[in-house]
Amino acid sequence: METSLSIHPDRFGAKEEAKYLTPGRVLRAEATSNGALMVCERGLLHVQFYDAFIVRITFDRLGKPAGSFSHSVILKPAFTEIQVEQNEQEVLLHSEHITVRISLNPARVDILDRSTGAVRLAEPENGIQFTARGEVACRKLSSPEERYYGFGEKAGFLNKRGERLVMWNTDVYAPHNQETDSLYVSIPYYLSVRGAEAHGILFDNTYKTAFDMREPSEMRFEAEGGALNYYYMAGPDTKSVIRQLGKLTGHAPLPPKWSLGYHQSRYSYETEQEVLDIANTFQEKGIPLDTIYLDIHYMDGYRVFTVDQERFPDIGKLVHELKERGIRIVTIVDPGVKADAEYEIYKEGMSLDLFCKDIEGRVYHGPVWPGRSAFPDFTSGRVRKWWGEKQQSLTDVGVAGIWNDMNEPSVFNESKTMDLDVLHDNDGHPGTHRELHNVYGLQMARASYEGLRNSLDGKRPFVLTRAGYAGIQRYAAVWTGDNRSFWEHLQMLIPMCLNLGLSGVPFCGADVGGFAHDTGADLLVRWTQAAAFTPYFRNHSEIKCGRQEPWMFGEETEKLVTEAIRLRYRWLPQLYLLMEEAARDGIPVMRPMFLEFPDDPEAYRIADQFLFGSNVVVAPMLRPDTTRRALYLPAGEWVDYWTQEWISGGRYILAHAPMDRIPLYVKADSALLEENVRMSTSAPSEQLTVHLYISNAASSVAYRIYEDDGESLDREGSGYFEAEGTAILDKGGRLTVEENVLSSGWTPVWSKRQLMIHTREEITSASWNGQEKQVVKSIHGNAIQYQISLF
Ligand code: MIG
Repeated sequence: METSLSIHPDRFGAKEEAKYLTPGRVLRAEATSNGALMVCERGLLHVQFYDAFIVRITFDRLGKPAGSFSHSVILKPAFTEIQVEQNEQEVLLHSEHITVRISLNPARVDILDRSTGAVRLAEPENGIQFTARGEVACRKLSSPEERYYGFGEKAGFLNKRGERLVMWNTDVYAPHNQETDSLYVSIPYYLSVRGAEAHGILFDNTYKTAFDMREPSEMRFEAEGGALNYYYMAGPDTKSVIRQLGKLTGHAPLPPKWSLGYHQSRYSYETEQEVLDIANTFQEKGIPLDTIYLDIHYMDGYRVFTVDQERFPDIGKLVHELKERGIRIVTIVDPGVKADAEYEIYKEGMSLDLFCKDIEGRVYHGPVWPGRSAFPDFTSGRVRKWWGEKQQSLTDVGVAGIWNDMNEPSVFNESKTMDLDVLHDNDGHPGTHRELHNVYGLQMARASYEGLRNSLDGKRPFVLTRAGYAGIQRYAAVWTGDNRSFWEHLQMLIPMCLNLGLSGVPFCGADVGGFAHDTGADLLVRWTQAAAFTPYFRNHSEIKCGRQEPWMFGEETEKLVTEAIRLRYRWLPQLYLLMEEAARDGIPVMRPMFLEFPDDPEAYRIADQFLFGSNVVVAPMLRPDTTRRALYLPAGEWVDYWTQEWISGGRYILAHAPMDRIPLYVKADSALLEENVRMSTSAPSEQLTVHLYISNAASSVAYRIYEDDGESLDREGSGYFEAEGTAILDKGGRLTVEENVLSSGWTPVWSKRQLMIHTREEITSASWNGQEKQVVKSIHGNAIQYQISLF
């Protein structure tokens, strides 16, 4: 614990200011095929358009163009038509949408709107800076009303204005809070929003970077080394920026459906019997469950890719038996390989030269779970291939997914990680750990993902990772690490997951119930309810705290937790639809209010509620012993999911949420998919319900359905089902629904389908694709709903 000694006056003497150098004048400018190269007095400034909205700007003090090798960016510059104008003072590069203006004396870069000429992003004097020691920085003008989001995985609130955030992948067991700066994942990216205008910056520099938003008039980003290398995404609105980021760093592939179910974990379920007991209890109690996790105790002395023969004498049988019962096993795999001359993986790693070494050629060893360990150099394709193939020892016994932990990498020493002068191969662009620390986890997740792709017979891999860098979504889901069973941490998961989603990582979640500290009955209930709407949904807790399976707090709590898990399964087709959208389009599942309501100034203030997709407001209960909360509904009408009451928005309302409810509101004239609750996604889905919330006669409601087999890698090959429908209610009470099948490559297994219409109007007759259908009216409290069976 720190004491007041930490702020002793003697510790705060005058600091030595780093002396910043600047590029100086532009001496010569040359047009290139997609931009321009500016030779400056001190270094080279390079502007490259990737398309008409995305431009890469680099400055390299060494006078050679910064290379295009990147861990995160997968987009290649497309031919982009650029018009170049030059006069004594400046060079102007116009794409169809934006203008990059380079002032020549001194060199400076501004970005303007092409059509209006309005400045979108300006640099102050000396915007580009570097030091003799190799640091680089970039300053941009800002204004107090500019809001900053993104930054990957950060604690604290949604808008990061006023903060300084450092990117350095760090294992933080201490409680995460507003002051916790670096966490496990580094995504040096931000989304800037001013009014309804947005742009993004991806600072693709893998060194320790920082973003400083403490000055009201300035945003500054800096790195300890490397080139100044960033991508400007022009938006002009928030969704466009997210799509542009998705083009640059890739999308999260559609995961296996089972990974969207409920997961139960514990550090650790230590024996075969304990795992079986957990599975049995879930099934006896009728609580849906898709996955159980094996944390570090399943291994033999924490040696990766081994199994403890005493605790798990027949893991293959266990996994197989559970699979038959619809439950999958995910195993943890850490990067550290135990130094043990009689251990196969270590021997291979040493003889094949796969571990990280220092410049003198000595393998780096550091202490982690297994004791003294070596660390594979995942930045090398050769090492990733080897490690990838090792997954087979787990997939051969039926393990369905891999959980990569400790891959910051975390080392039990003072610096918490590997020595900074350890070398990495970096696929032929060698560098030190100081340069490549932040991508170690990304490359480990990639090795796991690619290995699983090869060993799962065409099934979709599932990798869960703790550490990552921009682009991590291509390989893995991210959970937010060692949170605690605090109400504050339940609150914090909303902004954390929202900012991860805005940073390109839709598949994320936090340990349900909290990892460290003891959870309580109410906290577990409220947490499970909230997490039912986070894409990744796992209850996990640590070795020294109380257990927190759904039944640990008595019958009443068990019932409530079970109901929350059942709600998740009921909404699974809706979640799957949204995950499919994220995989295709990059727009996250959990969305901050402003993403869908950019013209509503109130929407930008909200960090304690979110949208599930475009049309459902989720307002979790975030305090102990509380059954009411304020929440904001944007303009328009909304329907209370539980009472089916119609509510007009554009205002704050006070929701009533007894312990069995999480406040949920569906936007009028939108749709929601539900299915029957299953014990796991392995059981067939029997009935699909399309809920239509119709505000008025004459309004129309569109819906979309997406389904596939939930596990095949190649959706195109194995096929999928996609349909779009429109429902129109006319003044005479007749409902006409037309549904178009866009893809019938796969035949859904539902034996029943129905429409459920929620409206205040009277419905007297209905047709579906021209067939007359029977309408069954029922009354629920004050609400009336109409059920229409399609088949
Ligand atoms: O804390 O493997 O964040 O989920 O249970 C030490 C044991 C290492 C940290 C992970 C946590 C996991 C635990 N690990």
